Parts: sequence; structure tokens; C-alpha cells
Amino acid sequence: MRVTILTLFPQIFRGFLEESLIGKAVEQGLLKVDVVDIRGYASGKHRVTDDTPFGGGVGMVLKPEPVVEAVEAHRLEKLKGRAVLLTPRGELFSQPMARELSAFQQLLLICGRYEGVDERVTKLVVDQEISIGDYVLMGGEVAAMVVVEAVARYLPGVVGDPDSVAEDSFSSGLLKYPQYTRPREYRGLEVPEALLEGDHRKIERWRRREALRLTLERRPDLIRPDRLSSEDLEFLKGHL
Ligand code: 6GU
Repeated sequence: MRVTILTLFPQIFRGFLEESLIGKAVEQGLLKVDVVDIRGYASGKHRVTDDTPFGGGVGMVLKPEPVVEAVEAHRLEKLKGRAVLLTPRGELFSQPMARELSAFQQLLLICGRYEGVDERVTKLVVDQEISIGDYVLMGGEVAAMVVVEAVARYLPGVVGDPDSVAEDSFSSGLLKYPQYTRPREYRGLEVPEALLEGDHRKIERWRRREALRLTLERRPDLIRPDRLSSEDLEFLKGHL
């Protein structure tokens, strides 16, 4: 997959693209990332990228020409691509969306800034608008990183063990069970017995129940009774 990030602040992405699993994926060529400075597509001596809003009001609006021209210059016609604008008014990002986006050969991520982006950018070149949650960020850059991480986990070879993608919170529809590693006792806190005996059925049962308990407590909105076994439902009844 090729990811093309369009931003006024390309430096924000430096450490992100070099470190950890994203850095490795880029190094191994599993993921190709270009960070494009929108200012490079602005005209005039001062390469101005923003202007005051028609109709008045606070703040500045990202001008249409540099954004549209940057998209047009970097959209690869031979690749099946999707142009995404990161904006708080977008559709709420989710695990299914991450999986869908992982099927495209090119993702163009346009980072909004200021009080908004001229609406003609959306009309001319944007396929989809995405928000990462109900809060306001100063720009789309952090949101673009969120999308890159969530999508990259679905690309073959990026996450060492494909089971860890399948088992995650949300893929199963439940929050993930608690994890423990050595030592068996730390500051008086013991690892639960069920995990120590090597009895795999017992371990699975404990994990399933902990996942159900956590999900009921913190995210009851995620619980879909039609996707639960009769044993799951029986266990949940005992916790209502
Ligand atoms: Cl994608 N952009 C901005 N500026 N704020 C956000 C967001 C995006 N998602 C949530 N808040």
C-alpha cells in the first residue's frame, strides 16, 4: 500500500514513520509513505495557503488551489485509491473502516487545519471525510497517524502474528481480556490462578469471561447479544 499524506506540517510525521512497527513496515517496503507539504503547491512569493472566510467569522480557511493541486499531483491513476479528508465533521472512524481502507492500493490523507478547508476541496477531490472522535484537535495530522496505524495492522506482514489482529478488542466485538507476564507476584498482586496451570480450556473460559465483564462495565454499547453464546449470556446475567 502507498499512503500519501498531505499536510502543512510534514515534520510532525518524522518520528512516527521511523519508529516501531510502522518504521519496520516502511523499511521492509510493506508500506510506502510520502509526506507532501501542501505549501509546495501554493503560488506567489509568499506561498499563502489560507485566507479569511467569506461571510466573516473567526479564523482562517485553507485555500482550495494548493490542496486540490497537491492531490492531483500525487494521486496515482494506475492504483486503486481513496482520498480521505481528516476533519471533525467526518464519519466516525472505526475498526471496520480501517479494514475497508486496507484494501486500497493508495490512500491519500488530507490533513485539515485552521477553522476548516474550502468546501470545494471536498466537492472536487475528496472521496470520504473521517473524524477520529468527538473532540476537536488543532489539525488532522494526529488523526492521519491514527488512521495509518489502524490500517497498517491489516497489511500482510506488518504485525508479526496475524492472530493478534484477529483477537484484538473490537475485532471480536468485545474489549480485550487483561494480560499478565512475569513475575507471578508483583507488589502483592498475584497473576490469576486460571492462567498458570496450562489448562487451555480454563484459560479460554477465564479470558472470555473477563472480556465480557470489562465490556459490560465500560462499553455496554458494544454488546451484541445475537453474537454471544448461551454460556456468554448466562455469565452476563449473573452480572446485571
Ligand atoms: Cl480528523 N481533525 C480535527 N481537527 N479534529 C478532530 C478530528 C480530525 N477527529 C476528531 N477531532
